[in-house]
Amino acid sequence: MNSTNTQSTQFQSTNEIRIQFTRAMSDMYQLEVPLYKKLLSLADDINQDVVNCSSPLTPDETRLLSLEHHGAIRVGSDAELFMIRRLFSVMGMQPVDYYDLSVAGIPVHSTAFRALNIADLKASPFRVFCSLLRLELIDDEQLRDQANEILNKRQIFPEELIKLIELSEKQGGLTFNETNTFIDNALEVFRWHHNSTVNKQTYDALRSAHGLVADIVSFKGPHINHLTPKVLDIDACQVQFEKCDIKAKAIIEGPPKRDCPILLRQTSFIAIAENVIFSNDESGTHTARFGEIEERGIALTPKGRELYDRLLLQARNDNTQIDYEIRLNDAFKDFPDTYEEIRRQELGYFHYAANAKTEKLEIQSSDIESLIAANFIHALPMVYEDFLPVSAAGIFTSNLSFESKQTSRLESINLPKHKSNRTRFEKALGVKTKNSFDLYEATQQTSLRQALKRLGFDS
Ligand code: OOG
Ligand code: NI
Repeated sequence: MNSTNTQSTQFQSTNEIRIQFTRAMSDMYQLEVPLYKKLLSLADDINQDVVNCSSPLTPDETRLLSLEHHGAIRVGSDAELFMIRRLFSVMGMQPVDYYDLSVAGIPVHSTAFRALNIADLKASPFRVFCSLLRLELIDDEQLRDQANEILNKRQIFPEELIKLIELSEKQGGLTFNETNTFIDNALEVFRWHHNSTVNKQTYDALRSAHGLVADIVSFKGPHINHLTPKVLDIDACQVQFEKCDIKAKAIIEGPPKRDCPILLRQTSFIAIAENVIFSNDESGTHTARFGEIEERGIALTPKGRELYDRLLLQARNDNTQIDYEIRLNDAFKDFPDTYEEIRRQELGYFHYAANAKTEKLEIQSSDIESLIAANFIHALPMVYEDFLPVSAAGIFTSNLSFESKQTSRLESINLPKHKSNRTRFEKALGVKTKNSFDLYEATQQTSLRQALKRLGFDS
């Protein structure tokens, strides 16, 4: 019998494929956007400074710091989203959460492709924010039809890539050689094309509907629009941007600086203008691609997230005469800033682990709080692996130089019900999106069960 086992040992692991893809994308993007290369070296310097001032990193942590943590793409049609999902699945990435950006006046809805379990996230935390254009939000019927026609005609996936995706689905993985060909072809999907597929007049019309519409419709494919390394001190990076004359977003998105970082803080340099040649040979520029950095904190429970959302809203709506950073810091005084308190109030998720010294337990009870108090179990904050809609909206708007008129027009559109948007999105995707709270919760429960088991409490 030709056992599948023997065969599967020849396959690259999905983690290896994801790591290789991340490196290849990073190399390509550094060449395409030289300012991104500069951002990487700036982030690296700051990370080194932080590491030198605190405890050294483990080799694993060092390796992870050198890998990008996320990127973003935007696709134009249901069929493109469907194939993109299958493409990322080859790298062990599944769609997590549904983000409706139309509520912020941005005509897309999105998901994030990422690894699901803790071991895979540790091997490579790379995630991709993927948005699908919502053409129905374009008012002008003629323009909408034209955009639809352009999108339906394009084929963003090389033949060979589709074959390899199908092969991987069929045989359950890709060999070393197949992986290399897969990566080469996948890169082609996300490459920048300075030749636009539309003429200047069409580009201008698409652009006047919305900057995003022009970005998605006018090119051969969904060029990677940014990559994001992790930084250990985002405030220092933001200062460094200014010192190096790099034009950055006005504010850092997300929560304020805290002793116990929560969720995700992000900022970026503002999208650069790239030369474009339109199909009628006219030249111009397109401004959409940028570089971003992120600092990550603990994943919050629904209760913690509710508190976060409320405090963020409070900071945004507070007296706008006062500096945003001050308002943000003020509002977040109401969010506990010790892990113990965050855990006690069930605001965040934790990994539980049995402590090494577990000889004979004097404690008979498997009560978690007693085990923690007696130092038999410790709780470590679980890192947030997803995105934040308000932050994402801020990043979109900072980098597409919208005219406010357009934004407000979209906001005034009578949008279909939230639920039906998600249903439509998932139908295009071909699967349901996973719920990130469920994933964090399951990881926490598993760690707790394992910790108890190590201490001899079996069920
Ligand atoms: C995606 C913006 C969202 C983030 O980090 O929140 C994002 C885009 O600009 O396409 O990447
Ligand atoms: Ni991003």
